Amino acid sequence: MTTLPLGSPGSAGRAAVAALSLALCYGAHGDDDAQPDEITATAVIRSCDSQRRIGRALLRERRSTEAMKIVDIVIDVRRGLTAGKHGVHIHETGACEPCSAAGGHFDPGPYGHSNPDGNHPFHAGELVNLNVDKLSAYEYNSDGQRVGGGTLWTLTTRITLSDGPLSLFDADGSAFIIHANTDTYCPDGEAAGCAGGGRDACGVIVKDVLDDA
Ligand SMILES: [Cu+2]
Repeated sequence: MTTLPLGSPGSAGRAAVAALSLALCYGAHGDDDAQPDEITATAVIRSCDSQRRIGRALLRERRSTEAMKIVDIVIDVRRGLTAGKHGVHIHETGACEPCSAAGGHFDPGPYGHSNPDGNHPFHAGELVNLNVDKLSAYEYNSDGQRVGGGTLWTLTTRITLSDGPLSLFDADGSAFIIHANTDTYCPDGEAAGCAGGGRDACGVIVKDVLDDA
């Protein structure tokens, strides 16, 4: 008898994205009419090698009860990455072809420092690692390693989707980069590769534009 394995690629990810989609639809409505409308954005995650679509990301900006801007992020990758933890950051330019076009880290502060191996983990685009734990039964990369996907849930107050000095939607936009290796958070300061090394995947972040009622 053939059964689908628990944790087959993308199953948890689909649930995660579905849950956030519901939150995006219904999140701040109902309990507090004083809340400003939420702002949401999306990104299609594409392989740096092939530009094929391997996942997606959803972002939602909301306000804490103290009016702090919080951005919820879920990144759901379905295929193409090697097992283990991959560094994930928001990079400073909304371009992914090639992935180097995304530039350095998003770090717009007055002392901003976008060097990918510098000012780490202090830059504004810093996120937690994506753990790739759902490997395909049949897909391998060019090095013969099994590949698959995983889902990252996180939030940050280092960036905003709304206008302001931390907005991702500055003149040249912003993009996610998923790195080939783990982000060690560079405990010994600047060192080549400590922030995750090469670039495996990229996704330009696009603000959702809603039609008027
Ligand atoms: Cu990076």
